[in-house]
Amino acid sequence: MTVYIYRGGIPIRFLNKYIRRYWKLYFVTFIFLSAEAVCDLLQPTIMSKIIDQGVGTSDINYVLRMGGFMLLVTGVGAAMAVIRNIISSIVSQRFGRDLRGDLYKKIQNFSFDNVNEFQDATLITRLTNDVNQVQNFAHGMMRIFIKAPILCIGSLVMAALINPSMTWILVGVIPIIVFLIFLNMKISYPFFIQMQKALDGLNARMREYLAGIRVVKAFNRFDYEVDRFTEASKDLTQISIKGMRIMAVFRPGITLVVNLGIILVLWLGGYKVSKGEMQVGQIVAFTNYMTQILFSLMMLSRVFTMFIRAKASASRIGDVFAAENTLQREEEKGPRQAKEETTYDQNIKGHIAFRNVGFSYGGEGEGVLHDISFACKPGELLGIIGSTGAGKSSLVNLIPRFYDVTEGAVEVDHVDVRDYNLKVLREAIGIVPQKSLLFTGTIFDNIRWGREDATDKEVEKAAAIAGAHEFISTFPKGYETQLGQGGVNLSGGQKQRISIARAIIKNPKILIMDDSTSAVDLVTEAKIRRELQKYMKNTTTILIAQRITSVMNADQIMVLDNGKIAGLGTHEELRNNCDIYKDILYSQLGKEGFAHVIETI
Ligand code: TTP
Ligand code: MG
Repeated sequence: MTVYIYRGGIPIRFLNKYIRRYWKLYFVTFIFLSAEAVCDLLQPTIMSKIIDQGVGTSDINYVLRMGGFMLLVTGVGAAMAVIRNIISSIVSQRFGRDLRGDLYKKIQNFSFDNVNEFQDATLITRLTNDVNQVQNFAHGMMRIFIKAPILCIGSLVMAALINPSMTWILVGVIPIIVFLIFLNMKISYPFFIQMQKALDGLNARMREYLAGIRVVKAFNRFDYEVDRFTEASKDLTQISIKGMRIMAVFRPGITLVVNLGIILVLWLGGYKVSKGEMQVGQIVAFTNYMTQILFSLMMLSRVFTMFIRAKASASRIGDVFAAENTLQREEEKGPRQAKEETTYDQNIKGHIAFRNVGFSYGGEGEGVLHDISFACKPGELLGIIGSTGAGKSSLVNLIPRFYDVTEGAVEVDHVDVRDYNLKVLREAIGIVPQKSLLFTGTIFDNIRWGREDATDKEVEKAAAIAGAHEFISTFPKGYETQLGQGGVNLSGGQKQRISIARAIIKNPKILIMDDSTSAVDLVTEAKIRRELQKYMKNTTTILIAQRITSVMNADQIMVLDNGKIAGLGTHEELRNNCDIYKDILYSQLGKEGFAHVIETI
């Protein structure tokens, strides 16, 4: 499979856009942060003055005056923090919203190959958890980023102003702390990446389990599923514990170094006080500055941890942004006929031709289709029949360009599908996929999903052609019946008929029905077929079926075997010339001897 993922480097250039959008507000928070930091820096000095000049000399007026000033400084600092918090929350939430939205849009544009490459579960983690990590970092930056360095350097300066002779203790301690933080970062980075991967694994397990919960119940495979889940969960736990263990060593290590420094200050300070070179208040202020330095470095290390996680997450998000849509790439080459402005009605008539088409998933391996050539005139009905895995679905998926051919060409109205504007091409095609997929909402919404501006009457008409109107009418709420996720509250055949209605309401020029009536009884199927023939006369229809009775009346029938055309012609022709067709016919007519009767209902 071709790899679209940017494996080297960190594709986090996508962040520039948001930086451009929000830098002004960021800047405002930085101003507030700086003011906050100055307020914090003033406090120990004021305190030392209160102790040495107020308490030391029993000057109660001085204590009150300076106490009031200290209160004011604290108050201003708090006010700044509140405003800054409000701004930073708003900015980070908006940033998260924008990023999620853009990512979602990008995924919407993915080709099937792209989706296969990433898989749903990792896309979900990237959309939620990874975006959160980046958002947390953005928020953290606004809370800490400027404040920590100002606090750190400011404390150093203020401490030096109080007593230059003891500043060397700080100068000695800080590099050790910085080194420890750096080491911590370096060691824990790989763990955070692994943690994110383990989370992916867990999500994938959960998703698969929830999607298949009915099968799991039916087969009583709880233990098996629980084991698989436990394993994924264990992976995440182990890797998280490893990551946390590193933190558990480094955090106390840093505190220890600072505390050693404080002991040194107290010890040396005590000595200096006894010699009359320093005052008690100055020592209090000095140790206070020291803890502020510790505090600011701890904050920095928190930002760095956040940065590490955010960087891992950002590069995973970047992978999604960097993934090239295989189909779009073709489009950029310059379409011969960009039919953006014109509507399909005037253009596409529904002629389909395959010219020596070869296809393999991801462009690798043996190939699923080999040398397929055929043509359908507008309004014709082509039936495709063949054993499972023969490549029927793969063949029809090439027409709306869900995938591109590896060899040859698929043409619609004598123009290579790769030369169409994708939107125009797909607008002309109605598809009933092999696996009916309905959305949460009413039946009405689901049918109208095929064409947004369809009226109530048109929805009913489409449902009637698809043989769905009857059963919908028996529901107490009719078309307003609410469907669960994936249409769980409908039977297989009911779902199929609603997806047929959804495809024909588009009034497409090309209709593809991939085994769409497999769950519908023979009588209803024959009825749907007749309705389709009546109302979709001008639509080229490709009908994939398992039952020969479904395709017997087609203008052409293709027998697909192992990715090759084993027979192409009318029922009469194939019955005489194609062995595989004969086999299928006899095996099915044996079982369904009444088939010809059904045809006449
Ligand atoms: P299909 O084209 O799905 O076969 P089919 O539609 O004829 O089968 P059925 O009647 O069961 O619906 O698959 C052909 C081959 O391609 C098969 O060997 C599986 C493979 N394949 C992939 O590798 N990736 C895919 O995404 C799909 C859909 C199929
Ligand atoms: Mg199929």
